[in-house]
Amino acid sequence: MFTGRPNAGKSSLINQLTGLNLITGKHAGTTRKVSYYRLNDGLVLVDLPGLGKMTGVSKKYEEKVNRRIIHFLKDNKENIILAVLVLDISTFMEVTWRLEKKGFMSVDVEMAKFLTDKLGEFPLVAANKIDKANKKEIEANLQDFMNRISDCDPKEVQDRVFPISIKKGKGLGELKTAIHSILVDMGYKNPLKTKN
Ligand SMILES: Nc1nc2c(ncn2[C@@H]2O[C@H](COP(=O)(O)OP(=O)(O)OP(=O)(O)O)[C@@H](O)[C@H]2O)c(=O)[nH]1
Ligand SMILES: [Mg+2]
Repeated sequence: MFTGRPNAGKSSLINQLTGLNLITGKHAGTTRKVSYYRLNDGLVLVDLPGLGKMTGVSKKYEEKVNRRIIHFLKDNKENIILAVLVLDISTFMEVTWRLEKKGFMSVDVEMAKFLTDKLGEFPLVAANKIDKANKKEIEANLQDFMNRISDCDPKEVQDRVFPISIKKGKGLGELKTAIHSILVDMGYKNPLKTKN
């Protein structure tokens, strides 16, 4: 299952990992339905809509989609064998500070904690869009994100966090290997292959 805020790059990542051809888009809110794709070995890949603000839809619709995501996660916690949280790491601190000023928590941090709590294990994290800021900024954002999700013990989570750029094709091999080996260890032979 792939989750994260709108526009983080979830559908783009799925396309890269599986060869599927999902619709991606510049605006937040391209994927609007919980979308299921059959993989090998009886596995199902789920592309969730983004959790948070969508563009071009009413507040009511946005709330409906957000509720649907939370329900999906709660109802399926026994069935989800691997969660991948996709986020835009290039703007992480900026967005987090803006939210905190208004008294809210980062949706990415909240989601990481929610998934850990619901699924009993920390998700894999695709820290995407590293092409959109310089190395120092990305490093600082990554550090801040890992501090927040691990309650200041980043070593606990660092082997689950993968800095990537889908646009530039960076870091995808490592992430794919990690996903693949987790699923192979569970007994799935060729898990990332789609079923026609
Ligand atoms: N610069 C940059 N842009 C990217 C990267 N990955 C994805 N994008 C762009 O980000 C936009 C959103 O990508 P999507 O894959 O549709 O994102 P999503 O998370 O599925 O979005 P929703 O369906 O709206 O929740 C698209 O314009 C992508 O081309 C990246 O690594 N770098
Ligand atoms: Mg999408």
